[in-house]
Amino acid sequence: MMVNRGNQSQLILGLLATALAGSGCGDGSSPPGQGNGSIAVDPPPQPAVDPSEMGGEVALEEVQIEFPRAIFIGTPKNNPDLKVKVIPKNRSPLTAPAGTVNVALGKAVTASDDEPIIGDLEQVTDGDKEGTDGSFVEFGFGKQWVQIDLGERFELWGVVAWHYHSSERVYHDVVVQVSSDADFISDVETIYNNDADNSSGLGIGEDPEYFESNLGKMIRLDGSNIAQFIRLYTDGSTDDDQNHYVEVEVYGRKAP
Ligand SMILES: [Ca+2]
Ligand SMILES: [Ca+2]
Repeated sequence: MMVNRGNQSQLILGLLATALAGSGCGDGSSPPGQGNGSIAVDPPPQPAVDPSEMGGEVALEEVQIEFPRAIFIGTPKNNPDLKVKVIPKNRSPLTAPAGTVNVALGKAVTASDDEPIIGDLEQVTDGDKEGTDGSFVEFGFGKQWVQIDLGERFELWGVVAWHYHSSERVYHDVVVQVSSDADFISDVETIYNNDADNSSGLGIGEDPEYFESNLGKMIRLDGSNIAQFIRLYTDGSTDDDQNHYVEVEVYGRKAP
């Protein structure tokens, strides 16, 4: 007999089998437990795949991230281009092995524009993520980057970046790279790139553009990137040609 795996069909078939068993019509091939009044049910859902079964070493758990207050509420209204993502409020959490923390907090920041128009470089990693005036750094026009020296090599599990979240804007050509080379000449790995036309010259990116929000842009990693430096590029936004950072968090643990 073909068994439909749908729960409802399963239930009906189970009831039918029970009734048939009672009338002596069983075909004798039913496994133990069927045909004597029990109703076959689907096996319980399996827990998330343990990475240890996939060649990994440890189980993953939710990383606790503090999000700043929302300054503007709701879905950006002007979104004629549906390819621009709105960060969902019910976004699934970042997961990482136990002991993974924000290894960028308080670390040294450098930038292509080392004399910001507003604010100081240290604000990129000072832990203040609020969207209000005084909590963001403004860099000059056009393509610019900021770089964080994590101080040593870390196994990376995620990045959360807040450029500016007090207006509904989209930054252009968001590219994020990690490296063991402070000059980003060798050993460079790109972990996010939405520069679809390669105007920044870092390669064609296929990642989506997105509206800034207090939830920040979360880049999920799997621990395979080992790096000491992270560099984040932008090239202005839909609001103006300057570049902004409220905070960048890098979630990692000591490299093996
Ligand atoms: Ca900050
Ligand atoms: Ca571009």
